[in-house]
Amino acid sequence: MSLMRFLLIACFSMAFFSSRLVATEPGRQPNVILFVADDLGYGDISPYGGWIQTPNLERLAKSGVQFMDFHTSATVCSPTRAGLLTGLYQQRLGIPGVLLADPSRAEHFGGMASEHTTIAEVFREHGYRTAIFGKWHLGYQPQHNPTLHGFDEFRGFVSGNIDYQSHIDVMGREDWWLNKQRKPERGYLTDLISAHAVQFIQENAKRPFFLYLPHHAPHLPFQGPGDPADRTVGGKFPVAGSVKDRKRAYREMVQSMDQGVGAIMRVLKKQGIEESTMIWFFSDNGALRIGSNAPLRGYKAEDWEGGHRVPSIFSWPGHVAPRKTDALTSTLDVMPTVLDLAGIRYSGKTDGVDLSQLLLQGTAISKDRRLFWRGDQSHAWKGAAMREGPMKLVIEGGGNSRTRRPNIYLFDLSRDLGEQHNLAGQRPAEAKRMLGELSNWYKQVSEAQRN
Ligand SMILES: [Ca+2]
Repeated sequence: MSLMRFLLIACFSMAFFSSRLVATEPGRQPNVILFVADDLGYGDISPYGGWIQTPNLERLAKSGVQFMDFHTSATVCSPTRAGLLTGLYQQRLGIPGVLLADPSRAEHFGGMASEHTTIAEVFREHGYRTAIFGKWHLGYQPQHNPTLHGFDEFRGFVSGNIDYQSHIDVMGREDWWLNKQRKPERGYLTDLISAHAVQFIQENAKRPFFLYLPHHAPHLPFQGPGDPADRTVGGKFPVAGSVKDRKRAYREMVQSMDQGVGAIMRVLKKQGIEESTMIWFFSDNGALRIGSNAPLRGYKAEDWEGGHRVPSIFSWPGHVAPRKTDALTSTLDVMPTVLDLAGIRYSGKTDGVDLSQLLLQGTAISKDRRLFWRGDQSHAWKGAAMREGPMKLVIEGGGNSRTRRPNIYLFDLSRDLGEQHNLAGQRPAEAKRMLGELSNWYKQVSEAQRN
């Protein structure tokens, strides 16, 4: 072999080898997409036997793990998002309740503080391209902007709810952003989120990415894709929208989101990255009365199961076998789980559980798992609750109006999923012990915030 021929072959082999390295990199660093629905209930979508046909979510559920006992760490928007993005109970972050759009309220000024590490920051440190398209709701001030908390790109809104057509918040302000600037964009909100997601995937298909898609649907105002805008800048408008048939609008809102899920599944396939991308879809709290939490009791902002047990579907084709799981799980688990599945060691504190072995092998999680909830006395959500195995303790918010003492309930969810039979009187020692644990937990997480 001539020297020239040898060099040519060597160069070709090296080029081939390095291109193989580039080509296999997404396999070693899988992409992560988190879909978060807003106020979507346990009984809303068809994979859970719900009333709205969502064929794409059905396909996702059939291809992956469907969680039947998955909970949000709060029963309202902001605190669940704070917990989700940090893997910490939101009380530790000083975000126990909703961050309000009204600047005359103290709750307007809180938000994600820089000392807390977000999941996006960890992915970005490990070479991921990161983006959020949709609802932030973790602070209105410049220092709370998502681009300062790990996201390379942000398109969306910072408040709790906007008009789906005009993108105006409840105070009558424009609320649609490109990174740190207000930048209006035309289009139906849900479709905009999906379109930006598809474009981002096309642009970043050859590198690892973390894509956070907090949808607005089906949170109020109730507006389907064909319904008109209600809100104008500085105007007066019905907060929940002017549509008469709200049930129809709600259904269309959920179905638009489902179509977006389908569009994203198609682009992943087209780009050949279906098996190197994990998708997790869940809601941020239970539905209002217009939706359905069936067969659960209660609604958003309540501590009954309907307030915090939500649909949750994880899919990673080729890695995770399809099945349903009854494991007691939480939005707090998302960060430790997806980081581990992406091969990233995270040494920061977490209140979540790494579910990677549950997803990959079906390994059971510890029976000692406990979950806690507590609202904020200044907000709509005032109660508290605790789960331990099948047992659920609920402290009704506000207490009994005559005695001012809280109403205490104990349920065995394995027999009484609808929380109808209070066992607190029959099993006072158990109720007392759980009450003590709930109180200790709260002391711990609220002290963490003060220090
Ligand atoms: Ca919500």
